[in-house]
Amino acid sequence: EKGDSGDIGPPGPNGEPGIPCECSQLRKAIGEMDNQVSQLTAELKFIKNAVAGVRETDSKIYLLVKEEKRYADAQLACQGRGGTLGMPKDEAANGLMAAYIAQAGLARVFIGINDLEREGTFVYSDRSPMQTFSKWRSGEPNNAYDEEDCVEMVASGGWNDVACHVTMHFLCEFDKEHV
Ligand SMILES: [Ca+2]
Ligand SMILES: [Ca+2]
Repeated sequence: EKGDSGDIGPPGPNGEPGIPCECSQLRKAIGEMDNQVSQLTAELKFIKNAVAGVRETDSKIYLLVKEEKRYADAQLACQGRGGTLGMPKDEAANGLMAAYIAQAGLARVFIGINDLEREGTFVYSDRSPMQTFSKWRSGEPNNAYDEEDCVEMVASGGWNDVACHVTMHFLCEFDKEHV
């Protein structure tokens, strides 16, 4: 049989002194990196604002795509860029999207809400159900002509169900975590 383990031995001798810090060189390198980060941040801001014209929050980036597409093609176009059609799930997101549409001078865009699977049961394009928040215009959704299963947002921020086969501009949304 194995016996009990023995007492802990005495501490070992101290190690050799380390190499002195090359601090001035490190400081210089860090200073250069700081400059590069500032420059990249400025350039990224320019590209986001001036080139892409996106809007963002802490967690999301929104991109208005000025190409006229049917709902399904618009959703595919957003997915192809790594996102989804915009899903206004609260007042803040809805307001931001509406302001974006209005500032772009557009009247309406497709957003990521539909009742394609079950008439009258609207879901977001990530398949999550409608919660308490909604922004239907008065009299909507009305499923006009029995064919309105997709949703547009107008510049005032209101929602209206429309036919999925009409073509219009659309708004994509991206999670910053997955960009
Ligand atoms: Ca419908
Ligand atoms: Ca309608």
